[in-house]
Amino acid sequence: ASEKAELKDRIKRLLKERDAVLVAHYYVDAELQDLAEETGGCVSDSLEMARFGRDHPARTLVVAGVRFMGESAKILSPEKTILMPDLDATCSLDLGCPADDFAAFCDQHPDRTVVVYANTSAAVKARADWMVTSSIGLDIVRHLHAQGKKILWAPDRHLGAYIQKQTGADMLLWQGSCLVHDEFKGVELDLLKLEYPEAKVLVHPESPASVVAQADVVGSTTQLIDAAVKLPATTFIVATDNGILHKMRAAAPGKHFIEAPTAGNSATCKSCAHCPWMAMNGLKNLAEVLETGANEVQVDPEIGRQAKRAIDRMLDFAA
Ligand code: CIZ
Ligand code: SF4
Repeated sequence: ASEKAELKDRIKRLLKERDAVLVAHYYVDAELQDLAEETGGCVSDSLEMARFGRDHPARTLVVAGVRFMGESAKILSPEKTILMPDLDATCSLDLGCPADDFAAFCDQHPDRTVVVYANTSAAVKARADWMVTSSIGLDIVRHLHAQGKKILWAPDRHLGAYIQKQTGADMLLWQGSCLVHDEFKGVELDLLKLEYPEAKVLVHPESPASVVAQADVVGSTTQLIDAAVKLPATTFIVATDNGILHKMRAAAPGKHFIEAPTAGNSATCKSCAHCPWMAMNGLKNLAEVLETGANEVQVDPEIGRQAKRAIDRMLDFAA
């Protein structure tokens, strides 16, 4: 058998031996997504990964994604062992919002309700009143705005500006961004649409306003996959991490997906729209952590309890 096939067999055996289940994000390698599905785990967005892990009976969760996703899994399932193929897989939004600076910012604005995006550390979530994901952020901010609340939003400035525009809420924005989505270019997208006038444009709201403005659908990863299935179109231009195309093609067979342009020329920049930290997850390091039990995600229990309040608020709101 090939080296890959051997690795996959080893991973399947180790998952069983460890009473472990694999949860993978839409942005990791296609072979990890397939393996998660084949072995009874799940492939989804960050929220669903944590919820699936919490509700699954396995004692160990293996999170193929980035650090904040491993932390969220630990926060929701403190009694479980959470392993990650590489603990250095982080996120530019998380990196750009250090907990100390964030706490100081909150202290300067005690009159504001603190709403943070899922892509943050446990310590930042612990300082927040609410955690939201991109699928529900709009509804929660609309709800808070209707109650007359002023909001402090962190860390993604594009997502914050989009929600602000849609809801009219008073939002003070932390100035973070995602290094993948921040690269999508409005002018080049406009030109690409001239080439494919029949295409529908699907955009994740971590993208700049000039890109969001051209979207037929703005939404979270799960919402964009749903749109690809449901919209009566055959060609789509997609502005989010290109790891998602694997799932889109499987969910909407026969449809045609084109990556939105990044650094000026979509033909010469095939993999600009792929997160370098998501790419740190592979079959090899996955097999290794299952073998050794290394790379366990730890969250300070008190910080975890506080962060959980902000997450549970969102889960209760969604229920
Ligand atoms: O950009 C990301 O990292 C996303 C969309 C995460 C998520 O919520 O699934
Ligand atoms: Fe963070 Fe962007 Fe990577 Fe998502 S794609 S993990 S937001 S850097």
